[in-house]
Amino acid sequence: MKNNRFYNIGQFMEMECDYEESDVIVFGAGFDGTTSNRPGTRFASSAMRGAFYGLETYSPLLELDLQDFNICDIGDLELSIGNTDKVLNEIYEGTKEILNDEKFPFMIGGEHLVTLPAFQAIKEKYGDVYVLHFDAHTDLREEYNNNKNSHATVIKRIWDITGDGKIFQFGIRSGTREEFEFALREKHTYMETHTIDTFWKIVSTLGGKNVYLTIDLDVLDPSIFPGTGTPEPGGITYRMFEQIFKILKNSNINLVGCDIVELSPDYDTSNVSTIVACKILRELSLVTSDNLIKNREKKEKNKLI
Ligand SMILES: [Mn+2]
Repeated sequence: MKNNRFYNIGQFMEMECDYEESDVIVFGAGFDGTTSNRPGTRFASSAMRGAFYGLETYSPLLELDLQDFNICDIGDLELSIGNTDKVLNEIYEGTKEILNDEKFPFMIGGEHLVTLPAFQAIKEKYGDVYVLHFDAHTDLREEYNNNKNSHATVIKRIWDITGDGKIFQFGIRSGTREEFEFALREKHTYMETHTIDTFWKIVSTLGGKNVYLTIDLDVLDPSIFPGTGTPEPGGITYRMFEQIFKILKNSNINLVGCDIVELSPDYDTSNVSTIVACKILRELSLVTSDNLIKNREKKEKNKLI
């Protein structure tokens, strides 16, 4: 592995393939420096690596097996915790290196702000990129705690880059009146509050488009996912996540990057939240691997024609 921005503290089971031969690259970005309520997401990736061994490699839902794909967990980014600007640049550079090697970055946060630099690198590489966003929170504040770059402003910062019509938000149930008006009345983003019922419809309109997927795990109801800094009652169930995975698997979108953020393992002493996060990681790494292979085959077919 030539990339020296990362250090390894064990690897996810069946994500131990050679870097050069892998399509999907999993890495941790354990930053929680702007967390407004309860910190602790910096511990997510290491807690998940420990819990992942409890899962099977086969997904009966997706009929796919981790053993059939080349996935490489390259460890956690070395981050200058305490210096937000520096951390953002380190995540940007780390993501860029993975993209320069023509690979798919799959990031585990960390707080939600880590999505911004990863998305910046993705946007620079692919140009036109749509964003599918799952969250309890709008994350559309202009600033928070006198800070423009915060886990409460991250989607607004991404909107600064994409403009209107590119961001699709699901499961949202907390934010200021201004944020909801920005999305629902002024329609700067598409937003479905509380539920995910229109997800399939949106995905069906994005066929052939480049799509970045960002999942704030607090979109789940705190009854199944208490291990997060800002839990918000009224969330979606894991069963709804199963629908999300199936819709993504059967879609014609072109996934270009993905992240799972905001697990704060120490707030759930039962460890169930960490296991839920692991299962979402397994299903999503299968969906993204499958999506990459299908799109590559499509491209090769088009070349032959
Ligand atoms: Mn959130």
